[in-house]
Amino acid sequence: MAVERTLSIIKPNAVAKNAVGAILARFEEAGLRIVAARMLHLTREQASAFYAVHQERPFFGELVDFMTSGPVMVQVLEGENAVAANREVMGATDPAKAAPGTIRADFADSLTENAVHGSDAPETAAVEIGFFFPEGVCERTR
Ligand code: RTP
Ligand code: MG
Repeated sequence: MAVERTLSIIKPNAVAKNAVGAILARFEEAGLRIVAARMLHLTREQASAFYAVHQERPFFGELVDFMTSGPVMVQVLEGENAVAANREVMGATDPAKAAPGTIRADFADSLTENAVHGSDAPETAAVEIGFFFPEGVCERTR
């Protein structure tokens, strides 16, 4: 299986509860390497553009309000099958349905405030990595 990269966001509710380190450790424990990272407070324009695929959904306004409510930590994760591996450690979108021991089971506050984002396919990962790291990401990381 090929080494892949995926885009991960620790959302404002998890940053606010001081869980950045605990969540980054979950990625490392799952065999994912952090190969780029930055903290920023998204503007409404950035959050709307990032989640443009959801702009017609009823929850879009609430999602943009939440994602701009405080700083986020954005990282690129690298590993075997990284897109799927990250979504497995994240758990289901709805924390009520997230498996025990997953990040969302342990750090989400609601369906909207669900602690983390992860790219849903290698193609979207490439676009999302470019969105947050337009200057590029290290080719070699070890
Ligand atoms: P994400 O994109 O953040 O990794 O989450 P996901 O793939 O598991 O879920 P997605 O369907 O892409 O939804 C994006 C984010 O929108 C919020 N959401 N709210 N209130 C609602 O019905 C609802 N549904 C989704 C969540 O923050 C979700 O992660
Ligand atoms: Mg999604």
